[in-house]
Amino acid sequence: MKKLLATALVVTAAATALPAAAQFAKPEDAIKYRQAAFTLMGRHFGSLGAMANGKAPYNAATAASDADVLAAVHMLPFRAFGEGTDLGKTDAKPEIWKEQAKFKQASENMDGEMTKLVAAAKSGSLDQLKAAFGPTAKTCKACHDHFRKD
Ligand code: ASC
Repeated sequence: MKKLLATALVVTAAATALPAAAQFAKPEDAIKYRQAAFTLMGRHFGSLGAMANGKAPYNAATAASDADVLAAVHMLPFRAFGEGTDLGKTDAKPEIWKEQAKFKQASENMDGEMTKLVAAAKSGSLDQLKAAFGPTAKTCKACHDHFRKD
């Protein structure tokens, strides 16, 4: 129970600490922030993918730990695409700012699948992890294909 409460507090703090892009002092800070979050996502999503695809041995504790990180960070990048953060050292395409509703929808699609993946990764079942990984990866790719320079 204590642990649950601590988790709830951490999640609440993460969700309220940075409500708007305007809170970044410089556009460059927002760009770094979202890139850092994507780096963590890639690392831990990649770890789950390796297990799901048989490239690494399945380890339930590692999967659960990857899931914790993903749960905390997977929506953070989307606070950091504010106005003026389209220029500079970024692979973000102008479409993000031109098609904001579509970009938001893409983030929500990922959120939905990621939420299922997090549950699957914590279930202790490799089969569940395998089933949830592909659909989540598709939502990553769909967004990258349209909104990221490669
Ligand atoms: C990853 C990673 C991505 C996605 C994407 C899915 O592991 O870093 O960006 O998966 O390649 O297609």
